[in-house]
Amino acid sequence: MSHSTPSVRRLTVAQALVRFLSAQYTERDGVRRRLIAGTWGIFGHGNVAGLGQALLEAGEDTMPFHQGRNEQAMVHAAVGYARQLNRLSAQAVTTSIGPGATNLVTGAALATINRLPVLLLPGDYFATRAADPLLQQLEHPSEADVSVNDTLRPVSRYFDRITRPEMLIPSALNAVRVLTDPAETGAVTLALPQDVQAEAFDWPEEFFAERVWPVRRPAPDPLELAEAVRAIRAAERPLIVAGGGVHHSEAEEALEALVDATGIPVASTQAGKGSLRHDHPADLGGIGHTGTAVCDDLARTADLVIGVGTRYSDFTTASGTLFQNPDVRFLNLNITAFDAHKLAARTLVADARTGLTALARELDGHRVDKAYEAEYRAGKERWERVVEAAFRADDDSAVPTQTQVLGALDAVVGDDDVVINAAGSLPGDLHKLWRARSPRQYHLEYGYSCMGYEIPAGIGVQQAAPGTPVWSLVGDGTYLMMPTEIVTAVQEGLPVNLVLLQNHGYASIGGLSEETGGERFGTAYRYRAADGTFTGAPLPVDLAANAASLGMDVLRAKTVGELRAALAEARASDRPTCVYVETDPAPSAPPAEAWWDVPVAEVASRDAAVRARERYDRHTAARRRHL
Ligand SMILES: Cc1ncc(C[n+]2csc(CCOP(=O)(O)OP(=O)(O)O)c2C)c(N)n1
Ligand SMILES: [Mg+2]
Repeated sequence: MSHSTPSVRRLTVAQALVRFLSAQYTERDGVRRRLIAGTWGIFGHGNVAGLGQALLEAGEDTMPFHQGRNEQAMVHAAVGYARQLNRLSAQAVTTSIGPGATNLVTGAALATINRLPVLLLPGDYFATRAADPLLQQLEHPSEADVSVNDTLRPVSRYFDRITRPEMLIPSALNAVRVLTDPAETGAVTLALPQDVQAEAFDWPEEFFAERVWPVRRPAPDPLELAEAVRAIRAAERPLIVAGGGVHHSEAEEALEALVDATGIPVASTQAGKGSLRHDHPADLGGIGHTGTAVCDDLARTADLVIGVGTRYSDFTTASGTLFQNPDVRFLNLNITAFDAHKLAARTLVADARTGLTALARELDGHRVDKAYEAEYRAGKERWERVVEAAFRADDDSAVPTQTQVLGALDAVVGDDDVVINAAGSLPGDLHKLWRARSPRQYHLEYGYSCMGYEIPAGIGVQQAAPGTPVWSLVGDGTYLMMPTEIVTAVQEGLPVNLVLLQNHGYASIGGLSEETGGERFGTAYRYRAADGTFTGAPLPVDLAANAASLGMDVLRAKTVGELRAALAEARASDRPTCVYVETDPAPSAPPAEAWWDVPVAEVASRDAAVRARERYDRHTAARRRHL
């Protein structure tokens, strides 16, 4: 008997990884896409000679390379990219060892919490330990195999350290399995000791063959489906809570078909907003602490809450105080059993689109009561007047309020423009007021609500959807946290629009501090006054000049009229453009319709905290446990 020698290819570990990644594809609904469409990188020792050399050798056609300025920001860009493409394509991020690697931690947590895929490739210390301790190495006196990259374990959905070349084969396959798994996906980390990256190995040729990973759409179990249908038919006041899973699954049309047939209204979380167009008669807007009056009133009286692709964060449930009907029950359609079981719900573990389609089929002929429909339609109309009042600006020469800025933006965007935001007072205003006109328009990162997501995410969205107008909305605090990737947008010629709202500090946290007895302590950007507090004059900081210095075109808008003109000019421009506006600090958004639990000091010597604690105790008394 003769054995043929399997064909092998001699490459370094880094070269093999790049070649392997370039051959992985996803497929869903007959559409095939590159899984890892490009690699972000910042080089230092730990990746410069390994992955850096491998990327150079592979070339742009095999693995496009993007140069970032900050490792966390590179992850934000990759997350924006993956979200825009409904998780069917992702990007990798390579870093040096030490600080380059640990700068990934925040981005990794953001990706994992939002269930968005990103492949992290931090360099690591020598596997051979030939040169320990090297520059930037943490020496752990009693655990020799610990490196700073271990900080990535709790924020990664898959983690491995490749200490021998052949380990790459099972690990790379597992990394791709997790990245393409709709229930498990998130940050995936392959830590790569720098000596191993450069080491050669004879790889079996099959490792580099093209592989297509189906992104599955599991169908509901017949028993669970029958129970779900029974529950919906029996409900008098059903309410759908649409979460991010509706978008990830591209289930918007299936949701609309179900809603059109049954008349069940839809409330949405930050991640789910845009599941229906804002002008659909059953779209009631946001739910929870930052929700609309009509949604929150319905949530208080609903007898069946149907969660679709939602994690039920504290903002959605008003920290456990929102769903007040004593007979309320939950039914959760979710691809992740972990989420489906929340709030002691009836479960429907399935892909959102498949599950909604099955429900529509089984509910044929069922429709909610006419009076219920009339009730929520009237509530929707009332809320529309609230939005109009918040957006309206009659005096063109006045300094705009924050909600008037949103109104001006609403007037200038097209249906497919993407509006990106993550933290500050804007997420609440947007959740209450924004009129989403297409499924991808409302891009709020509110799983991690990470200041600094907005600008790099704008780059990722434009890489995913070239030519789409993108608006990164940032407060002054957020801008100062991470303006770095402006340089990357300039370098890549991506016309990201930045709307920069100056209000001299943290309006959001200032307001929260006031409500919770903190008296706005440490939340304004002001000079230190004679008494040592930060209550002096605002700082003479020119953020518009800063954006210009990084290469953006900058338009300063002092009035409502100038703002309208600047937004239109920015949208028409093919260069990255910043619209800078100082806002009127008077609160302009409608007040919260539901609570959010931020614990207040139980004992305090200052009056503000004592009074805040009294309010706090009244709110906590309304908390319900759903069992
Ligand atoms: C990285 C990060 N650090 C801290 C926070 C907590 N935080 C939430 S909003 C906020 C202030 C945001 O200020 P700014 O961007 O100026 O928006 P404004 O509140 O003024 O609307 C802070 C510090 C956060 N969300 N993310
Ligand atoms: Mg601010």
